[in-house]
Amino acid sequence: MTKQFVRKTICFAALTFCSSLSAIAEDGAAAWLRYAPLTDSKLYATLPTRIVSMDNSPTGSAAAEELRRGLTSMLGRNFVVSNAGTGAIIVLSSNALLPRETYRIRRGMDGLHIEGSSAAAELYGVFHFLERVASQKPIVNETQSPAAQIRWSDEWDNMDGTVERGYAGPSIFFENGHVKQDLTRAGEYARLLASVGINGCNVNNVNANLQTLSEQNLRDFARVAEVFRPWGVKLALSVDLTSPQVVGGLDTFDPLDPKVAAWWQSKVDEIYKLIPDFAGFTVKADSEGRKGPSQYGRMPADAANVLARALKPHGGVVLYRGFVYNNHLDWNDKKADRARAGVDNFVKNDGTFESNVVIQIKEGPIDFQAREAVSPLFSALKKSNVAIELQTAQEYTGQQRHMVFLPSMWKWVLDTDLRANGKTTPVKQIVTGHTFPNADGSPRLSGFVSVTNVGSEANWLHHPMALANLYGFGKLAWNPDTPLSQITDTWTRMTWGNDPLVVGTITSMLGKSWGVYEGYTGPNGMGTLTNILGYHFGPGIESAERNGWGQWFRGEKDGIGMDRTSHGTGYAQQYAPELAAKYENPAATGDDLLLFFHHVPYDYKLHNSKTLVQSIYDTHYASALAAAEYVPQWSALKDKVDADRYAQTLKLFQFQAGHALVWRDAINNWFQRISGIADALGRVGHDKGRVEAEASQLTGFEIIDVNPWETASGGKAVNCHVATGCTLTMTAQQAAGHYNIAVNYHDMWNGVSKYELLVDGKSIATFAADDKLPPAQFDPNPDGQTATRFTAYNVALHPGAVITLHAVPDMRPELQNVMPSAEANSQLRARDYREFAPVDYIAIGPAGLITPQ
Ligand code: GCV
Repeated sequence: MTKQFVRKTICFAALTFCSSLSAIAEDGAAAWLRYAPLTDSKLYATLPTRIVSMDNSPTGSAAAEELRRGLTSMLGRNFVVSNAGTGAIIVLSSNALLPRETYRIRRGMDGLHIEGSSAAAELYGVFHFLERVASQKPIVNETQSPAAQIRWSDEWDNMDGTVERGYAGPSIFFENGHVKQDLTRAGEYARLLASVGINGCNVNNVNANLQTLSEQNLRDFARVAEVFRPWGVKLALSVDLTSPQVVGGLDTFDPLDPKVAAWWQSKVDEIYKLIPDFAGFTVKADSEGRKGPSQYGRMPADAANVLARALKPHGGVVLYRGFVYNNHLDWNDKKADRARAGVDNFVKNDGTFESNVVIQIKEGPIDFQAREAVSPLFSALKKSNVAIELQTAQEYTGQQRHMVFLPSMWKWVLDTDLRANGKTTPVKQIVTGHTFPNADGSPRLSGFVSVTNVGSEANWLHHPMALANLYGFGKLAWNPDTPLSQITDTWTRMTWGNDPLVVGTITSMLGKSWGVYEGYTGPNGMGTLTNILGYHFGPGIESAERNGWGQWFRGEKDGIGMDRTSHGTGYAQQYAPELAAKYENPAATGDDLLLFFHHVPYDYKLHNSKTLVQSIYDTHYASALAAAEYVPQWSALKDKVDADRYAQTLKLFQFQAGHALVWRDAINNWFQRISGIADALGRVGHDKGRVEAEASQLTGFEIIDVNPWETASGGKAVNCHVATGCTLTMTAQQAAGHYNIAVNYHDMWNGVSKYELLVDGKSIATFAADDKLPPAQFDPNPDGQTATRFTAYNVALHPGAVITLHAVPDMRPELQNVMPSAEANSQLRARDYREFAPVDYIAIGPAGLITPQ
């Protein structure tokens, strides 16, 4: 019997969930809850098939049905749910003696018991049990409780249906200014969240629509709460502090005005009538153009407390964001430092917040860079509740087109010891409320928030591997000591199957992916050197400098890095003394955060005994190569995972391999120019096998300067404005043999330019620039966001072979002035987004090698 036949037979026998079989196409919507039939189910052979649920609440029923569905699908036996039964059974029940949100799994004489302190906890137990089965782990007696009370997902969805920093299509919650009629996906999302223990979801952007709290909107939000409810996920909302004025018609929103307090109280009472289990509010104020208490000379605590007092009688909380900073800093002021803002703005309020206010702090003091120091606010607030905000949406880390397993970064953050009070106080201890407990010794209200930004694309987050981040977030929020290897192993088995090659390959790829991405983007604590003024995706190095946003790295002739010591901005002193001393000293700081804290010369010697600049060159070559290697590593799994998800992932890895080169070259060339120090290995600026488009024989193409210069090879590209197309020709100098021919081009958001590659007049490949890469913000010209590559593999060449690229631009007039995406806070201006078939260069390298050229 072939494997295929065996799979089909099992599928037929189970008569259900056939679509989860690896031989059959999948769209990724099931995420890690595929419940694929197990090829080896011996471990569970004695599991009784009757499920008796003692809890008929919607959540209890959801738990029982989930168990039935999962076990039937995975084990190919028909599991049934009933209200009573004897003999061998699986019992689902609640046990009021268990601590809050706790579940217990135990084998009894009569079968298996999954008990929870509440229906939601029972559900967590069911998901955990199913996870054990899906990943072929033995069933053991165990009791599990979450580390913190707050485990939320925040979505930055706008009511017009767009998602700020969302990379997987339109909102699943909103369209055309309203909550969607069909909330099926929202319910499915809640199931996914519940499966990893997430208990709250804030569905609207922290840049909140000013009408969020209108009567009509609240009635609509109640429908969202309803689809969340069976999964134990509570609804939360972002609110704008001007609501008393904008929605309530008051003449002020001053938090200390009694009218304002009364308005909030009555609004909150109205919410709880509609949504009795409402979780609370998230507030972004005095930040990036949002109004806030500073308008009336009030403090964050004044604003947070007025909401908190209204919510308290109902059990709701306020998550007040620590992301308060001035985005009009003075670049010429060497003491100015955005990183200081959290501590400067909040510490003076410490001890004055109501008990249901939680300060929601981004993991770093800037903004979700590939690596930055851990925010000192975590240890500076000793009498306040805190939660850590992590970003599953890969805003600065490749936007779900690059694979980056973020739990590696999060774990590094959570394990960082902030030495509060001179003791061991890792971030995970602080954000679980244990470092600075309440007066009675109980842990503070605390927790974890993921900015997730799922979208309407079938697989939620666009890159199939990005789902590992949401899964990993849930696992770390439940227990920050969960080993990364356990997260990658279990997620991979559930998402892709238990085949040892699949598990080994994917876990190893995920495991190194953060380091790889950091290695070709933002080295040595410089931040992510992306275009910070636009889409935060491709390289745009100097966009961070000379403006008020404060994401500076101060790259000068003499050296590079922000001096945050007491000689500079003084930021290092915001940490507890032991850590401050470490960060004051470049050698002690460590190479990974060197430029975050220090301004050093380019030939500064690192711990790896290389100079800073040479280490940057080497790291970029090594990391871009590591990213390219994902392609053959993934290709080896071709017959071991379903065809659709295989192909989708392969395409993304191919993209990443090409874009990693764009990053590598941009950063290396920029460093070589600013430092004046050449790469000791002679690679930078001397790419073997590369022929610049502008140096080729051109018919119709026009040479353009690319801005910023480092985002195109040689700083130039060519554009075609001829409707019938343009031609670029070059002669191969290589010895006879087989080669890969790569074309680096730019694929703009709008338009579909078409390309044909020919050798000696014979067509060898065609491709179309039909991707939706983020557009340059103010300039429709090609840049680092849109740079991408096509590779034709294994092409026979001989010395003197004529290589021709024929390119036809997309001149469709209807593409003029089409906005690429309605980002809520974007300053995009409508421009001409026609696509003029831009080409940067052609690279010829040996076939069979994935070595990037
Ligand atoms: C929702 C960054 C992002 C913004 C985001 C902001 C925030 O600046 O680029 O899109 O706004 O953080 O976290 O509030």
